[in-house]
Amino acid sequence: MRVPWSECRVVARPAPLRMNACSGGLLSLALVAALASCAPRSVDGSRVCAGVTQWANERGGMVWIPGGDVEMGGGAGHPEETPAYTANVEGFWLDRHEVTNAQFAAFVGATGYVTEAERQPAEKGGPGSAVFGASAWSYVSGADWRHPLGPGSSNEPTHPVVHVTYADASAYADWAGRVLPTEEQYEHAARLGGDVAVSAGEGGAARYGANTWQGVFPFRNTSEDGFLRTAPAGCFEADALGLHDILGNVWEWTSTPYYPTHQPSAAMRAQFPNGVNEADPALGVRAIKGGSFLCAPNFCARYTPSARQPQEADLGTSHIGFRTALIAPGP
Ligand SMILES: [Ca+2]
Repeated sequence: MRVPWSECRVVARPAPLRMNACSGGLLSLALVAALASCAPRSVDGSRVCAGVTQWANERGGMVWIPGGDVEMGGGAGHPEETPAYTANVEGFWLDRHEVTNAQFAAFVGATGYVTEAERQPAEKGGPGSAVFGASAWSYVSGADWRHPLGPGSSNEPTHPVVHVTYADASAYADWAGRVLPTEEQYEHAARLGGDVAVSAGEGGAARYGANTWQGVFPFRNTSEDGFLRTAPAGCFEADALGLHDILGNVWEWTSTPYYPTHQPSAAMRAQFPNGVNEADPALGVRAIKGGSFLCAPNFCARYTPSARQPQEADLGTSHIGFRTALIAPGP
């Protein structure tokens, strides 16, 4: 069964198998296993790969984001980023990097929380999640945050947690005494930090400030930036605010309901208060931000501050994670 897919992200739950719009090929588990070996390595010398920061107190590992006006949207002709508008964002704290598997494991260990991927009902495919394999998406039974590529795979403690749904990310944030950032907060922070995804380096060579896809998506990833899939949190150079991976690596959940324009009608908001999800209006769709390791220049190119995509609230994937925010006085 083919399902509607849009660029960069999974938007709907196919049954019984997830397919990718651009290839439709079935996922080879053997090939997935081969892709699991993605050792960190330095390519352009710009990355420190110093590991993740600690968060021993409520503001540990967080960066203060000064308040101010932010110009929302307006990116590169993408209709979902229009019309541009100005928002005012109060200062807030934001995680320096994406929540890692080690951090999520601490949450699970303390609370016994079971993620939605681990308890998906049969009518939604059963326990599992969406995995991007060789060149296509598929729903892999048994894929979850501990097994990002499916049964037999294991996660890396320093990598961002993936296969978490909106409820999972919200539960973690609540446990940590935080919240998920809004779309406006996220875009404000990303713009203040500078557009660091790809820039010109010495001799005109590309300099990668974020984990994206090099080569022709979805068939050939040259991994010129050093990473075929996720990279350890904090591995790429921090932006001007001290944030890592605010662009690239994994898309990140926000708390903002998604509409296909920045200016939805009152009727649309009333009909879909949790974002436009015609299949399940009550469940809704949230905006995800930042782009991921799957964003390539030829296809998605959403590794920009204004980039936004919808994501079904109860579906995690292998390229969506999150970070938390804290609404508290500044330093
Ligand atoms: Ca990459």
